Amino acid sequence: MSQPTIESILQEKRLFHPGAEFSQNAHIKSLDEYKQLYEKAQADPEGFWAELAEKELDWFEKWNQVLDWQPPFAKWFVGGKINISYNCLDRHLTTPRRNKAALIWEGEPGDSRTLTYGELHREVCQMANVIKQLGVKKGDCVGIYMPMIPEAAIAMLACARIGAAHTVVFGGFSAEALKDRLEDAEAKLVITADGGWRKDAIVPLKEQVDKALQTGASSVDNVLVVKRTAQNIHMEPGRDHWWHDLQQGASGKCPAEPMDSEDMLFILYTSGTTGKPKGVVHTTGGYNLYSHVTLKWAFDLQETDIYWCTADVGWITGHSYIVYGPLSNGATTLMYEGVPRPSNPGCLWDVVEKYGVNIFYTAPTAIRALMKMGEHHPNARDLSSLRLLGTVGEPINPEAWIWYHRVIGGNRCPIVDTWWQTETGGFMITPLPGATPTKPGSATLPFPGIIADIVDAEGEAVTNQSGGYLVVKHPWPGMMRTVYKDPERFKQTYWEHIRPKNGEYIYFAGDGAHKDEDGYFWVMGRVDDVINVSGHRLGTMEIESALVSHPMVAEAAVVGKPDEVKGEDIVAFVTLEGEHQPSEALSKELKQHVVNEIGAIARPSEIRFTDDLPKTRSGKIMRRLLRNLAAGQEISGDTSTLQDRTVLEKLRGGA
Ligand code: 6R9
Repeated sequence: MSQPTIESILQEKRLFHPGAEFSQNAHIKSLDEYKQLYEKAQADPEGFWAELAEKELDWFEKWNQVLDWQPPFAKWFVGGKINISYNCLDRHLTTPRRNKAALIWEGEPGDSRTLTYGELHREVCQMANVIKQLGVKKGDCVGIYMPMIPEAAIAMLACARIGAAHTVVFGGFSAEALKDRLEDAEAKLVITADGGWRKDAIVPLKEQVDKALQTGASSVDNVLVVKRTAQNIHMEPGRDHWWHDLQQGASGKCPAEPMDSEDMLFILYTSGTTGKPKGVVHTTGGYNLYSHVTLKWAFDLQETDIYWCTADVGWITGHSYIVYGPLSNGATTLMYEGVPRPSNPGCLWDVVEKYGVNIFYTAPTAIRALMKMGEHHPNARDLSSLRLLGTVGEPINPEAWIWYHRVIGGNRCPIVDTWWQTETGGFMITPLPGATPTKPGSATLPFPGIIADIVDAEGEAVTNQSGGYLVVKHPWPGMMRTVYKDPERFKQTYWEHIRPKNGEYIYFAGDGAHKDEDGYFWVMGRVDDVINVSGHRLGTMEIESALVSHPMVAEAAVVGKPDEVKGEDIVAFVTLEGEHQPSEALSKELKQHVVNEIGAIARPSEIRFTDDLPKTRSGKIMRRLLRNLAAGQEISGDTSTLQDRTVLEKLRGGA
């Protein structure tokens, strides 16, 4: 009998069934249908994916081998020739989709643009011709450092079209972080903008590019600049070019380069807790298929849907589910430059109402922030067009799930909680909304073709309902292929933590989870964040959810603080809803609330009230920084992905 690796302590019993009408019209209509697909895929994964690849995508040449698996290195659709830009654009032009909105864009100041498939194709071809003219060749890498404007998607598709890999660097990253990524990727060209709008202020992107190139990234010969915010910027003669100048006279036709299925499509950097960011490599054919099929089934994408994912394109969610997945499906994808801000706290709901959004996909951090702002904002808008809501990025606290379901979804929209990672390319564990009954806080069941499990350190399945390591046991088409220029790091990071006795390679994602009696997966947080109290290993998610279920708490993060007797003490960082004020009495009440919800073992020894929590740009709470603070240590490790530096200073000051 193996020791439980993480203990599960919170019990959530609520169950939500798909509506009959929703199921009838859905791609996957019942739990039985899901089970059949799952079993079919499990029995013959290669046959399952090959059938879908044939049906869903256009290939210039068919593959001669579905999977070449040399653990832990996989190749999918070996020998196949394909171009994802062709699948996202050209193939729709000979259908009625030619004049359908491909991309609806809403700028923060209220300007907007809609591009049909025909128009998007033309602009992508123009940019492809321009970057060729700037010396970019098949196999080169291009850095993209953009605000959320259509040209960000256009740039990605233009690169893919000519066979150049892109590396999108989130527009909020510093010059230093940009430089590191451009250097590692050896980018030849940077595509950027003068600036972007964020909370009514200009983010000076071009200035950051100038700084990055002053201090390094000598592989960059040219910079292509899109005019967005129109402030004065420096243009380096010979190096910097305005897009609007070069666009004039660029041909709107550019054939899509037939790419090998395994040619690199993009590198996307993700930061671990320590060490330099990893360049996650995705290739063409498998990624195209995986982002396409997962979106179609899990979000039940229909021809007339207006689909909106609020992520930034600098995040994997933006790659797979703003750009490639939706366009490959011929859907209408909405892109929004803004975020809720004091001048317009209800802006998201204005956009839903204005365009009649049907599918809305966001992150728990955003949902918690929206809860804090109050339901009068969504209540004042017509949200009746919504038919499905998605969430990604962190475990969603049941309290936030219920709010999302009731206030935004009007108790009628299924909530699709998608567990996945930059490394996985697309959804891994997710409900299929017409089939899967949902439980608040659970990402439910694996996508067909994904053999996921919960295991101990030897790779043995954890069969009771305590927690363990969330792993994937068979390669899938959307998986990362390697760490750029560092296959050894790929192997060590993802495939060597858990070593089954039979020597098999299984993918370990870094998350702890448990399975309930229905086989549902409950992600309990990163195993790096697990807290060890008197020998009990507790995940962060459940204690935080207990805190968030208190009516005065908006958000919570718990970490361990070294303790001589217990091993670790639980310290909770808590932000309060609206007008509520911190007090000694409230601190006591919250500790008792956790005890009532999950038991004495999870009682925080300390509550620290704060206005804000340190988060990554994609909204994930950075618990390791809080761990440093709780222990009274200096902050260590990489902080380049931190959203707002002042949060740390405030926490230090207040602590
Ligand atoms: C897509 C994305 C990956 C990590 C992942 C996990 C957390 C994401 C989640 C979730 C619980 C969900 N995560 N979705 N945890 N439930 N639905 O977020 O990619 O930025 O690489 O982060 O995010 O910890 O391992 P990425």
